Amino acid sequence: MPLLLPSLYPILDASFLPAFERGAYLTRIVCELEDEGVTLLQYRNKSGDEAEALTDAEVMRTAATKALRLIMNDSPELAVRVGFDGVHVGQTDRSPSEARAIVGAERIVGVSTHNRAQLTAAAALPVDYIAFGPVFATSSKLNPDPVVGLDGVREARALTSKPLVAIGGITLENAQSVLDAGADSVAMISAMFGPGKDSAKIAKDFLRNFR
Ligand code: 3NM
Repeated sequence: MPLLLPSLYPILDASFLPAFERGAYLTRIVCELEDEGVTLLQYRNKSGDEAEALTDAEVMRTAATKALRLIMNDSPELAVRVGFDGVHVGQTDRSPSEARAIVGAERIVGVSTHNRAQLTAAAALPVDYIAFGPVFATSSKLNPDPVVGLDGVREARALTSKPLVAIGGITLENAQSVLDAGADSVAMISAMFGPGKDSAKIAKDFLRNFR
């Protein structure tokens, strides 16, 4: 059965987590997002610190109920180890087929794509959703691919019937245009978790408008 993607797919980037009382913050944010109706949340840690990622992920798993599906960025092994509900791989991580073999048939596997060729290739792979971007300019990714724009999202929509996640520079303000262009879901990092952001309020406002 195809995965039914929620309209909002927050990605909690570890670089935005506080150094002080990190576990308490993580627990609070997971519970608040779940209370606001978020049902899919990715944890992303590009620091290379595996122990940190493991600790954070365990806190998240303990805080979340099964109503909130947790996705681990990059590492299918860690996803299985901490009991996450799925894994998201990029073009340079393990391949989606390898990830699927590690996490099994029941967990979610998603893949990042950035152009027509990657998207078309991903459409034939054992993935539950395809992410496409960056839609707009982003500062959350090192060396981002060229911006695909709303036209890129429209083209992507025409190229695959798999669930489509748009990513890159998406905010509460421009989300409507991205969903109108055919994305099933919008992923957000800095617009939700950046400095000074009230993540729970943004989730609430988003889901009020776009559920
Ligand atoms: N992947 P923000 S863009 C993690 O193009 C990521 O695949 C992208 O962060 C891609 O919402 C991106 O802060 C960063 O722009 C998204």
